Amino acid sequence: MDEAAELLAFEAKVAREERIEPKDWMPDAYRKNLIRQMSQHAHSEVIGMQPEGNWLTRAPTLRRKAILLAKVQDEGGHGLYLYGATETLGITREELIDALHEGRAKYASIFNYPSLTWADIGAIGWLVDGAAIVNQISLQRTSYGPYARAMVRICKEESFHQRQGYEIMLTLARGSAEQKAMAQDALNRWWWPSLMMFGPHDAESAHSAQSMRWKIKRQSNDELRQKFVDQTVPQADFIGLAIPDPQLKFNADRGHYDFGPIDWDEFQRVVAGNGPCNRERLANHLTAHREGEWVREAMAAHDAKRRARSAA
Ligand code: FAQ
Repeated sequence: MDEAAELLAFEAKVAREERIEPKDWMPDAYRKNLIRQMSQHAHSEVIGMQPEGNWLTRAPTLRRKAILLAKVQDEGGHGLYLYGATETLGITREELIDALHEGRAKYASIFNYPSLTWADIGAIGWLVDGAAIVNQISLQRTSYGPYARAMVRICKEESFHQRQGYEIMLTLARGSAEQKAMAQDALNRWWWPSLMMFGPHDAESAHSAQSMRWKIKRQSNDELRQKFVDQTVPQADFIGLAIPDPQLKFNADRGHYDFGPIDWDEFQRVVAGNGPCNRERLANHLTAHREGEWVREAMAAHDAKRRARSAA
């Protein structure tokens, strides 16, 4: 088949809702766009371990510590599935990590905000995992097979993460006046960055049109953001916390909550590397990567030895 025929066959397959698999022909732009989105997703999971890792040594009880430890490890695991799935597109993990370290690849802006109090751990689980899951449920139907399958497993774990965060917030909201104030303060700081996680408005989103055509994305940034707002507002009401948005109001005609404007200047600043913790996050990742060099070398040597033995 020539390239035009390959493209037609590929598009027909996508239209039939069949999955594209690693050995299938795919347009170069499809491959590149997936590598971009999936690797940035993987980087987000791994960098996302840092704000929560910050509280591992200060969790208020042994039970809370055990739960948080498991959650942070899950996020590392999500990064691994996603790096593995991205490698099926013909790029190595080393190349992906280099792109992160050299500032050529992004990660979710939200992880550049500090976790200042224990309530932030509740807010991250409730809001950040809550936003991630809305997006990822939609991605379970993405057209690229390995990405879709990784999402199924990740969603199951994220669902537990969201609940554990909400349970922390519920406990604090029903605690002393100081605990409730701490929960409210965390909600105030994490709300708007959570809305930014869904990316720019549809009209400003550079990749959306093509990604929707190829069913890489199944719902738009604004659709998913609205879904998140609609499901989160009643949860805040239930635990007696106030969403920090004076313009938030249920719109009976639309059947959705209207909400106030997002500060896109802040988003751009953070994405450009100038958020409160960007430098710290990347520096920590670089240090951990360098400190892990000997592990990678030892594993490569072990693998080479094993292969030489089985070839002999
Ligand atoms: N932060 O054209 P679009 C998690 C960039 S996982 C930074 O709309 P697209 C688990 C975008 O990359 C959270 N940059 O882009 C966890 C592009 O720049 P580029 C991560 C952003 O890809 C929880 C440019 O703006 N989830 O939280 C952001 O079509 C708790 C134009 O934007 C995923 O990655 C942002 N928020 O749509 C872990 C889900 N938004 O690449 C630990 C998969 C946009 O051209 C603790 N990804 N940009 O240089 C997606 O669904 C999509 O990539 C979107 C963006 C929706 C994020």
